[in-house]
Amino acid sequence: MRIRLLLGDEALAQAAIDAGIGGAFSYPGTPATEIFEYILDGPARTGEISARWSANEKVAYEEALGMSYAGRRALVSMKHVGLNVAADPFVNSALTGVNGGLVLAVADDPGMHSSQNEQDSRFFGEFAQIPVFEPSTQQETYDLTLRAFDYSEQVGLPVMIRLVTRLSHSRANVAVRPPEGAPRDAEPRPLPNPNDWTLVPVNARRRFQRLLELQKRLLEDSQTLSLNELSLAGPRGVIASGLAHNYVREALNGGGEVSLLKITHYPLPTDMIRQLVDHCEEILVAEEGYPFIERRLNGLLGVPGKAIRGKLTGDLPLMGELTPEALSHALGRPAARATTPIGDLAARPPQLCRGCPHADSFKAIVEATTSYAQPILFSDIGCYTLGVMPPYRAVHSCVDMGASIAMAHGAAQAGARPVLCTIGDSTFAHSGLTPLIGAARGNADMTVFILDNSTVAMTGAQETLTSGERLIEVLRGLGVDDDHLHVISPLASKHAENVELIKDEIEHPGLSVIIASRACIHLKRKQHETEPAAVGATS
Ligand SMILES: Cc1ncc(C[n+]2csc(CCOP(=O)(O)OP(=O)(O)O)c2C)c(N)n1
Ligand code: SF4
Repeated sequence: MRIRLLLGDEALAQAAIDAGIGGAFSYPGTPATEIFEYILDGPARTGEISARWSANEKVAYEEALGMSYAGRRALVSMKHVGLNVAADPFVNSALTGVNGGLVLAVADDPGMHSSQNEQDSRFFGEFAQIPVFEPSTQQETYDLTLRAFDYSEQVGLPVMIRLVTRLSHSRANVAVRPPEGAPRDAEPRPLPNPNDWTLVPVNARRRFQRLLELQKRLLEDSQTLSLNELSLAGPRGVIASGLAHNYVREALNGGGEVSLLKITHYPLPTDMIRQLVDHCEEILVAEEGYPFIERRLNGLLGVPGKAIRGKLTGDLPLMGELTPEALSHALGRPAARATTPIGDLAARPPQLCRGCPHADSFKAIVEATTSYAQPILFSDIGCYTLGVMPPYRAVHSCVDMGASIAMAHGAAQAGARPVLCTIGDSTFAHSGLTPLIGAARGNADMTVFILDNSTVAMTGAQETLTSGERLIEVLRGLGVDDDHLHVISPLASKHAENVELIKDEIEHPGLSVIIASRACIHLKRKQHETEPAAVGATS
């Protein structure tokens, strides 16, 4: 065994490499980005494993599914809201099943450190009726991911690994398996029966029947594969899943005669839960995210004669992350450790970097729209969402990737005027292309700004798919009229001419698209740092 100091995300990626994946697929999103970047910076560099950012999570999932069909193992990773985008192929892949092992890594973000909501991906696992593994440590993340690939092939289903921010983004020593040759050099598995993967009703019914029949086995496995652990002691019980298990251990600190059921593997092990409930008078449920286990345990009417406590009873917070302190309090134990406040730091609202191209775009948009009583400025997700802050206040909405264009189209159809929207180049490739086709077809009375800074800045400057000349070609292909398709340089020196052009396009009673093209200054710095030293340079 080798010992490596790894983030939870990296432990997952290393296990996927060691499990012999043929490819990794992803679209950036905090806190999952580092899973893919670890592979990109590692075996993808030598071409051992294929890894290229996908246009969005749905595409990433489908690409992974295609690799699985072709008989190779595949990893697909994304943040929790990415799974909303990938939900269609994800749910249907439970019917097609898999050929090469397929593991979906989803990182949830309780506390919304960098997300627009804090949904819980375990619901998606249950909805699709597939197995879900939920590790509590970096070591478990590594071990469970290795197992997940084998298990996926054994049951013929995708397996979800659910992480949360604090596990994804903290480091610990991880014992990793010694390299055992290169399993990816082996022959791929033979192709599956195409009828199983062609979900026309006659096949889909048969495949759904298979999925339903598999549920019995999945339940038995969650009780017998030893990933879930039950230890019976005193009459007070705890059910703890994933990261919350660490907080419980820290709170108990070896003391307290508590009966404990650790959940790592779903579907929930009903027999183990029954044993715990029969044994205990009172049960505290500790889980990150929604009260997924607690709600199932209580059902509609509760468990007669037993006190079930958790998020629904207010013993633990319903919103945000759990903490060791919250668990200590709920367990009636002394605080696990004193948290020392850092001091009275002044609040520092996030803001665009100095010299950011988006700042000049917003300045021009604000000035061009001041004469209108009620301009509507839809926006999207990216660094430019910070245009919501003063002095710009030029963002009136941010809902989901690509929503700006579709919402602008809806508002234009309501007769509102002027309607403008701002969207980044990566968000445009992710989910802006499709709504723009409709807006172009209907020549909707709206002005779209594509803020092309040549990168996916918000998540750490990853590669973007539609930028520069390629973006212009794509826009023409979507049906945008050349007379109302413009490229501007968002620069202080061009401010006056940019304002005039924007005013003209607002007055045009149809669709206009303005590309504000200037590279993110952070990207430029990053490129400068990674540029190879000039030939002949000495150091
Ligand atoms: C469905 C979904 N996937 C991923 C993310 C994470 N994310 C937020 S903004 C963004 C892309 C931003 O890039 P771009 O649109 O080019 O704007 P920039 O940050 O470069 O200004 C990503 C990947 C998300 N919020 N939602
Ligand atoms: S990282 Fe780039 S795009 Fe984001 S605020 Fe800074 S300069 Fe602007």
